[in-house]
Amino acid sequence: ATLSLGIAYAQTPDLSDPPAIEGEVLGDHGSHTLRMGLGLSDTSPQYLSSRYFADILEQRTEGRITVNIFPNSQLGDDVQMMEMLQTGSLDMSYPSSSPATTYVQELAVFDLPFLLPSREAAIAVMQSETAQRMLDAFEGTGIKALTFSENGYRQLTNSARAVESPEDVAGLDVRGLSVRTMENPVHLSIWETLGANPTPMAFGELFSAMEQGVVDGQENPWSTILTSNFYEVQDYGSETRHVYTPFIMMMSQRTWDRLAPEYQELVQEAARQSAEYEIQLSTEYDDWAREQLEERGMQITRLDDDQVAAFQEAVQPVYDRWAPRIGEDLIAEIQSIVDATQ
Ligand code: KDG
Repeated sequence: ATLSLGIAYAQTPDLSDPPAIEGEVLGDHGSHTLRMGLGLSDTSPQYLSSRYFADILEQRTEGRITVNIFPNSQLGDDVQMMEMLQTGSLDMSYPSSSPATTYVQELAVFDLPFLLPSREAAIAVMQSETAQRMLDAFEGTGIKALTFSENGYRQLTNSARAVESPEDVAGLDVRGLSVRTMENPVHLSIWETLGANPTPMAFGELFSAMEQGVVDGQENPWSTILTSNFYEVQDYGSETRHVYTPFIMMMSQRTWDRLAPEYQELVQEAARQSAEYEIQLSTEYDDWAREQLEERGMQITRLDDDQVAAFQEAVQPVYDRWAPRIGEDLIAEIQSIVDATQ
């Protein structure tokens, strides 16, 4: 994979865009262009697989449906773009599951730290009937959820110090790290519990917040840390793998409803295939991106089993607080899918 660096980062969201095509069934007459907004950059596995989605769809509809992709939070952040899907002013988006918990609460199961111990387990969960039920639960929200795919294991980076223990996060004679989190209460709880000062913030604002020292650090998969150039403003990384969060490819229900049934099937199938591709790409990117980051001067701390266990133990209060609200039955269901892969 190649990587072109120096891409313009966050741009001002333009919420005054005209609404998507009105009127006839899409694909019936002439060609239609769907607009898809992404938070990540055009070197991310998310973008590359979205291109693949667009290509499949264009080919199978013989050019009747094309997809224009807007990366780098150009059209807004995850929260704003989901609202735009609801009103129909945007056709497609690809947010993290974490901010989507405001629509489907069960998705918060993915926010529980150290729940998915391996990629095999994570993939099995994303492809399970339990996960399909979560996608179906978007019914009535104005959003059609098409598929899960991989964002991946999230790792901590910061500009202040090397972190290898919860104590390093909290600081003893120094202040706790200020860490940007996604807009999600479980993530907030994780970093509060670890003694950090967490600040929920839109992804598009993160680079400049770190550059200006508004926050010390953030957590994202290595691929995002690389493709969004975070290494330019973050000297330290720790392989915490503290949580595995998926992406959800979404369409505006209004756009979906205007697709003829055979086009709906094509969209669903293209989404499924591109998610498979995305998971493959993202898996390959993970180690590669970590190496690239080290080459670019980021000091990355690997944690041994005991060090990981220390983090796991430290975040136990997050389970105590959130498991009853997310649902013990749901957690047990996920656990049994995980166990079957071990
Ligand atoms: O396109 C997805 C991004 O907007 C976002 O979900 C990435 O994991 C992410 C984060 O930290 O906000």
